Amino acid sequence: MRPRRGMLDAMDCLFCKIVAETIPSKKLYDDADVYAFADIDPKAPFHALIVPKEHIESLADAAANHKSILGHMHLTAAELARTHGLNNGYRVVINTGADGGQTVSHLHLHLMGGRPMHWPPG
Ligand code: D5M
Repeated sequence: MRPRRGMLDAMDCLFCKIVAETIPSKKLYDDADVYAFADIDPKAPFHALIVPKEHIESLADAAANHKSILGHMHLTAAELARTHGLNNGYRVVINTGADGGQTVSHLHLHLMGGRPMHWPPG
């Protein structure tokens, strides 16, 4: 049996490989549904990526059945911010699609803190 398109995407996905720990990362959080790790190219003193273990390409590909995981990702961000002492505030960002600046096609939430953020972003 040939793998379905979605399975092919997941097999070729950098963040799926990080979740499966076949590519190393600095793990910050892990449970049944969500994985968080340090961004390899940090844009702030603290910069984590929070991803669903399920391969969802982007926020634009999320559906009604993803409500729970989307909430879980945000609550994980808030918990990581607490445990890493981001008491003065932080920023969460989901880059989506080409114009949104998304470079890795697996939904991920950026959590950045440890410095004042600027607005608007570039
Ligand atoms: O963000 C994609 C982010 O993924 C970007 O900030 C770099 C990060 N990245 C890329 N490869 C790795 C590895 N191997 N480990 C950790 N972080 C990584 P985007 O919103 O798609 O531009």
